[in-house]
Amino acid sequence: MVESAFLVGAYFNRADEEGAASLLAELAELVATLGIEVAGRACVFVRERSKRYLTGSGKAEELMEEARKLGADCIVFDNELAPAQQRAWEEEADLTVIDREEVILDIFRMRARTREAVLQVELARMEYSLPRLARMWGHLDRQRGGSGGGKGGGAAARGEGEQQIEVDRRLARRRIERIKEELDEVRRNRQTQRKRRTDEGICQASIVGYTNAGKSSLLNLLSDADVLAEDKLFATLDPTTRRVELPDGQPLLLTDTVGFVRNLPHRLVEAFKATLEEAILADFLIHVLDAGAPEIHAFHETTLSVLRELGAEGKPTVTVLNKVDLLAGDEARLHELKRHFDRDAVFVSVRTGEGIPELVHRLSGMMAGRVSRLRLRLPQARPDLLALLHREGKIVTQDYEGNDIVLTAVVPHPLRHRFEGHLDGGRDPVEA
Ligand SMILES: Nc1nc2c(ncn2[C@@H]2O[C@H](COP(=O)(O)OP(=O)(O)O)[C@@H](O)[C@H]2O)c(=O)[nH]1
Ligand SMILES: [Mg+2]
Repeated sequence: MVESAFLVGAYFNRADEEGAASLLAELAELVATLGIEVAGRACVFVRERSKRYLTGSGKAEELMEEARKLGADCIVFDNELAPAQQRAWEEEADLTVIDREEVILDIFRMRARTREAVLQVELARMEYSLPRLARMWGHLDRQRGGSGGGKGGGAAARGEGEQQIEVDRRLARRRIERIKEELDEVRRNRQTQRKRRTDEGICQASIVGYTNAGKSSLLNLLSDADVLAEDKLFATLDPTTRRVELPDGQPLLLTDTVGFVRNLPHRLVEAFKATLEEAILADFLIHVLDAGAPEIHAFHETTLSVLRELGAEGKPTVTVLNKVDLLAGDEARLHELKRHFDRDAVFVSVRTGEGIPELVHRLSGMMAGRVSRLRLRLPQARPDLLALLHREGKIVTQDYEGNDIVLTAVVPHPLRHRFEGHLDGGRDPVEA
């Protein structure tokens, strides 16, 4: 298990330095998401790509030395490394060496919930691994060659490794075929699954946006007792979902989604979409953007276009520009953003709490129309209906008249039919 990573980002054009540094910062977030500590990082300018290490060999040695000095047990490249380059680094540094693609694959694997997402991620992983099988068996050959001693032992082990690679490649290709078949099958059943999901009573919102926008921070803040009470009694199977209660008493399920990343390797596009797909079946989306990011407009557009591709256009969305604290003193930029996003966006800072009450107000607004305020007369012999109100709705007033309980209650629309025979005096319900 890898615990501590040294990050390396190479750039090939002097003008790209700033971009490379900001990509490397994103990589640090991604690595931290995996629970791996970031021991250090280096952004290096490479004049000429070297075939062996990508960087020049002098630079490579320097970086390996630094990684070792910092106690890292792994080097993570922000750049795509050819399988042979990856092997060269590992042999020379005697550390695990991975690249951005592998980090993202691990995150997707962690976050895949549906069968389709799991399969898509596995498919991407197999395709990523196929040209790298030689690297794994290279380790084996080195170990055996070392312990066997003598030149002859090493050569024999190498032959064994090569045979094994052939076997593995065949197995991997067969596995890839099988995953593809299963994916076709799963996709055919997708429509029915979608339907079932939307029948549930409680309103659901998914938080989408780029990595580092502050999605997880926002989820934590919203479920903080001072903002919205988190319903701790509600057991979620999924650590990224919280059930909170809005000020008007309505429950809301909030789900953090896997973040968009910049320079997403092409091979991972389908896996990413599959991982996001289930989340966007929510009733509405909370699209979080980092107001301090120079690329904010590009991020906004990319997210919208992926959501469109996933069939989520027209889904009600609250756009949140987070980190406005970073714009303090930059009135011009703030003004420009306010004009661009107009009244569609809420400007907040999860760090300072600025704008959060307005956001909460907007969330309540998103749910209006999803509930009715009803006057009900329930016989005391129906404790099940009373329990349902407690669980899924909110009781505003409650009185006893003879053997009946007379209530005013907020009831989610999907549950309204359950109370049809119990409307009090046939009076028209007042829409909440
Ligand atoms: N300055 C500032 N930083 C923030 C704010 N909200 C979150 N962050 C920081 O931004 C980084 C990414 O936040 P995180 O919630 O992990 O983003 P996610 O990748 O979208 O889940 C973390 O270092 C947070 O501390 C904010 O309002 N202001
Ligand atoms: Mg996060």
